[in-house]
Amino acid sequence: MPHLGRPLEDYVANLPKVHIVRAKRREGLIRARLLGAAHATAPVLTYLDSHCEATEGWLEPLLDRIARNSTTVVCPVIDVINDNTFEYHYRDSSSLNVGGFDWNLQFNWHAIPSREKERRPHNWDPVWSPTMAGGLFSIDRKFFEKLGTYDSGFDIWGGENLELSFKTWMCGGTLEIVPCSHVGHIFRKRSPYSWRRGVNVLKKNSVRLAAVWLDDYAKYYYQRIGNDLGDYGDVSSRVKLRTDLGCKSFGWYLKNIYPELFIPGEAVASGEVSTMSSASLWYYSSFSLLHEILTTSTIFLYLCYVEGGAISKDSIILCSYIYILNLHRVSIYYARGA
Ligand SMILES: [Mn+2]
Repeated sequence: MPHLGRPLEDYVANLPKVHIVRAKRREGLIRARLLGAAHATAPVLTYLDSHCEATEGWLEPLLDRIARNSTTVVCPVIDVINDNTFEYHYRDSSSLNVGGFDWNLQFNWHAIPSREKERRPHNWDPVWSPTMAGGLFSIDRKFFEKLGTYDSGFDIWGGENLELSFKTWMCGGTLEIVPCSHVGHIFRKRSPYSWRRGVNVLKKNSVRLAAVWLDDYAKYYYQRIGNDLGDYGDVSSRVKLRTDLGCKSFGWYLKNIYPELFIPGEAVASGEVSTMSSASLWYYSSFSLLHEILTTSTIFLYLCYVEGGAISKDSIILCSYIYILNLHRVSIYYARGA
């Protein structure tokens, strides 16, 4: 994009504190962030996605938390900028969400749990968050380095936010969302990335993440990908890092930091369900099941992969994996093919 060339250089020339560091080739966000860290001189690193707009006074509340305790990793409240109109939608601090994840190792948002509401006397108090979305945070440089920054075996994008979240909590830190800090972010309707053919970057990153940090719980992610781990490279140096730092177990993290997460092993029944009828019917029936999940929380449904883990449109909608939490309250219904 031409405007990112000379016009950007000219613009930034008037901003004495701003420096542009250019990578020589496409590095992806993980290595690009490490490149930025190598050039930064301040004791605290702050990362914002390129499609962000900071509000007045956004930085001080973040730095304040790190000044009090350098093992605190902080995120601003992420306000939504409309991707068509660029209108800024301010989010009131009383309706904050915190970060979680599911067993596909995908980040998600959920409401502040009641135990956390009780821990914080005020709406403006920082909120403990099990995970971070990843694009907007501040971290003490020395603490980031102590945690081994990012896994350099991660490629391009994906999973790095969960890696940093897990090790922050498991290795002695705290991850917070600071209600007094607001930064707007453009949420796009689809991923803007182009991917190399034949390489599932996100899966490779997630397998590395699971292999290093999830202990026995890694099996729940492996089930989701049909136990086909692929070639995820060597993780021994990351395992050594975790051992050297004396980090706590993933079981500790789940029990103390994210007790809301459903653990598949605690379900009373589970299994694969697939349709004998047409794929389109199963598509609608999956929605019936999803509806059941949302309304009763007695069933969890995951899409599963068939035919050796091959991910295709058909295989996704032909097969699902369900967990049933309480047999007395279950009524599964789905459309049968004619
Ligand atoms: Mn972003």
